[in-house]
Amino acid sequence: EDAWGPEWVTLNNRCYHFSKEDTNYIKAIKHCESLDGALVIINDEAENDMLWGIISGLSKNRWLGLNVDHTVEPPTLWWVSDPLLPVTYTNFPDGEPNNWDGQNENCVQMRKQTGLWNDMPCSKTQKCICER
Ligand code: GN1
Ligand code: CA
Ligand code: CA
Repeated sequence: EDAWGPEWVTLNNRCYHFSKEDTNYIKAIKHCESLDGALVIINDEAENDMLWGIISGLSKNRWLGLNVDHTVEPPTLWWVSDPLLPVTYTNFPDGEPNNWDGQNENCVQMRKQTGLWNDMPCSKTQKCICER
């Protein structure tokens, strides 16, 4: 099996790709683009929980297509592939996004154990979810 395979799966009329390689955020964006997709936009709880159901059975937390700007209060959120789309649904636990230790936590992951979101440094590496 190709470790960086182009396969997509169709779920509720959307196509998703669950990457197999750990990369930083910029490379995750480029990986999705190379497959004619983009890092996932999670539009609602149904989509979140469906994706959590899948990644909970896979290895690793996953990059999402969401960024955080901590230079303003409260922090602003935007979807990387569609910055004008209002961020109406989020799934952060209490206390997140927290820019932990002032570490420039500008990129958002979904944690496989809980399906909850967390901001973390974009330089960290993990797998991602793409959508198209
Ligand atoms: C993680 O594991 P620790 O303490 O370094 C996380 C932060 C979270 C924090 C919540 C790189 O920090 O983003 O806010 O847990 N850092 C990473 O306790 O995942
Ligand atoms: Ca979506
Ligand atoms: Ca955090």
